[in-house]
Amino acid sequence: MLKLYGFSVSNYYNMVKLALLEKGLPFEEVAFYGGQAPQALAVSPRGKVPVLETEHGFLSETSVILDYIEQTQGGKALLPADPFGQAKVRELLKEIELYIELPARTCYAESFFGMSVEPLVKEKARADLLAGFSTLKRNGRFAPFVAGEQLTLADLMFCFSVDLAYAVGKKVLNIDLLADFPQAKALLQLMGENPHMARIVADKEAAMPAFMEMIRSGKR
Ligand SMILES: N[C@@H](CCC(=O)N[C@@H](CS)C(=O)NCC(=O)O)C(=O)O
Repeated sequence: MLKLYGFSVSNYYNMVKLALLEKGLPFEEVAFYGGQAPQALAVSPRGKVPVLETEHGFLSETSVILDYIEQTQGGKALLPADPFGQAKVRELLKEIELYIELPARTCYAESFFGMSVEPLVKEKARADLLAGFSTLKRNGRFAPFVAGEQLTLADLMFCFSVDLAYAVGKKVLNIDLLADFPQAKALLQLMGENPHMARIVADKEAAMPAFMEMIRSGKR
């Protein structure tokens, strides 16, 4: 059986978890926080979460894990059948990751964990996020899903990145990144109503106190 290593507060972990749940695949969750200790690096070469343990060994990097699951497992397809359609999904996923998730991440410490972030970092995050959201506005189809009528891998990256980026905008950067983006707002709401989301949110809430304690005690 596939084993998913990570923790329920991680947005990247939850992308893979939602893919597995959507596909109706059996999987086991293994608590793993990543980091630079030798034991962690033996599982994840960069010490990152999530990791998928397969019959062939460990796999890191969320988009790679999602592709591997798509290619090797049954269940509901999260990519269209045609190669161009698949490439468009991967393009959107990558754009959301590179130009929205990663710049927002530079401000997570202040937005979610009670720390402060340098003004210069915030300035860069603001410019990068404005460009990232403009890119998504131009390229997303929102019909109603990011890449069209079908729920795809791009929606997994979307729903677990855009919600956090929006919160960073509001809490740290004083901007409403969704103010003139009703399609994205509607999709966030739709994804929030996904039947598997209740479990993911409940698991995240249950894991949050222990995670905050790890941050407070400097273990992360
Ligand atoms: N590029 C990685 C990024 C994953 C990532 O940043 N995960 C965070 C948790 S959400 C993490 O592992 N943080 C621990 C660390 O960086 O030490 C992926 O696609 O999986």
